[in-house]
Amino acid sequence: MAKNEMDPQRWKQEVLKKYPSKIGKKREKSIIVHEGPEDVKQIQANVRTIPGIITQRGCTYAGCKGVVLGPTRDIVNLVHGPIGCSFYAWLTRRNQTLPPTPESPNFMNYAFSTDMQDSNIVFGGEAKLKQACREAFELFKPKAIGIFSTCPVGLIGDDVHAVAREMKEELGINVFGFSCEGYKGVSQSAGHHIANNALIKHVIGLNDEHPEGKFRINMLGEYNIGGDAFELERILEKCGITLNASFSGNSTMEQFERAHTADLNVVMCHRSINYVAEMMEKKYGIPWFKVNFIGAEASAKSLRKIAEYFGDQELLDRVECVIADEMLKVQNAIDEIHPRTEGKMAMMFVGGSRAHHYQELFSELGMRTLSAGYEFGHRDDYEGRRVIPTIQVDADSRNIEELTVERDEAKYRARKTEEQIEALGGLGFNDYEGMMVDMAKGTLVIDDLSHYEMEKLIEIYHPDVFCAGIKEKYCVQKMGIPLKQLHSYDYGGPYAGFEGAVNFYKDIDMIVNTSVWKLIKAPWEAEPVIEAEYAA
Ligand code: CFM
Repeated sequence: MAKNEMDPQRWKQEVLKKYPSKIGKKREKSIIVHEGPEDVKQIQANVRTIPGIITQRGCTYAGCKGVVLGPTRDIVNLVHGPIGCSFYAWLTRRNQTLPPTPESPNFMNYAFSTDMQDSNIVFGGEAKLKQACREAFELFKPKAIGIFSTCPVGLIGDDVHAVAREMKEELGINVFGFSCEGYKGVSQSAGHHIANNALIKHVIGLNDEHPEGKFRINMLGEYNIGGDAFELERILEKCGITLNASFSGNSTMEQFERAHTADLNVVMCHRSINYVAEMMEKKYGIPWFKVNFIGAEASAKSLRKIAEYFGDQELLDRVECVIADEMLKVQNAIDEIHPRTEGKMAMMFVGGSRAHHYQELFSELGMRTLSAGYEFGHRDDYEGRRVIPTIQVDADSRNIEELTVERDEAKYRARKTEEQIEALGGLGFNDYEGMMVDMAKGTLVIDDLSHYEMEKLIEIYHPDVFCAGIKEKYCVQKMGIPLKQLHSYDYGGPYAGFEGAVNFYKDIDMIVNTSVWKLIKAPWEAEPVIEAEYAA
């Protein structure tokens, strides 16, 4: 702990004191003073945000339509709902995509919506939904249409699944629906689960044709924010590893359909896609393990893991060559930038995976992460998957369908013998150790950070950079602290892989070493302010 830095335990008490006592008691369980990797404490996560608290979270529809299916270019993602739900889902995550030819289908730039009106809410919207499917088919001739339910759809009881079945029959293409109404879960996380279920039910396994390649993997939980997927495609290709399917950065329907043919599933973002990984293992026999391509060292480690899984000497050698080659650029950048970033402090509150992964990049810059947390991670994303059996299933989780899949005898293929899997146990099959094990003693781990807690972190600790999203950005910057968006990358990136790491070092160097933020004086710093307190 640096001099004059408030003890995190005291910070926690001060913050909790300000809440009404019932709320304080609830928040207490979501704020952990971390005792270090050997003593990972239980954290409260994936529970409802307390009404009145300003949360960073989004809705279930956002997790389903925006996150998991959003980056796919050739499915018409049709939103059944008022136009606002589409407007705010339109290109906001900067999913990039690269169709093989200019003529290849690419609907990424469109926003498809049924544009529900008052009369649809009163008399039902199914007829309008059917009409929209026909219209989309007529205009775009897509291979598939996905229908996404927004809040009013669930409230008035439109049956999107029945419409999907009818339209599938009528149009002769794959049409599937998602009951991903915004209120379905406590956050976007429920939407991931719903999306995963529908992909397994309606898409994965439909086509056995696949690209040739000795080492064919699926990349799960990589969404091509800022072009990350392009960088990973570049690296994999250089190593001679074939990307069979991506869920879902720069992906196509065809990739989803053939995903069951891969030799291995690697999982980047555990939170959003672990369900598909597990179900594909049961149904088709594809083993999975966690990787992380955020951070140069982490990328190297992940490539080595993949090579080790295949156990092919040529591949192992080639991967080492690629790492050595790529690391030259990375090391040059670190040598130059590290002296300027060393010792600086970062905080990050993002989603359900990046608040963990990006700590790697910061530590490569010699920066420490004093506080981190997810918006909607579950306990396993913090504490590791071993706690899953002890997680209490509450009514909100029960709301989401838990699919049970059976082995598909026709398409199941054991990729490795049991002995081989055992021998490769060090790769950590079916495991994710979570964020906390990688954090230092004395750090603050906070789930579903409230706006008030965010202000207190900044006020007390003055981080050199605060990482979050667009909703936080300008509030934080008005407090004189730079904010780096880790959702959209502030229109920069890619940050994944080796070239991505170099991009990130450069951007963070600029951010933490500019003096502009220190020159800002907010009006309330110059003038007296009136403060009020609740009497109750
Ligand atoms: Fe996974 Fe994501 Fe994330 Fe996520 Fe997201 Fe995202 Fe995120 Mo924004 S799937 S959990 S729901 S890595 S959109 S690409 S950046 S909150 S940390």
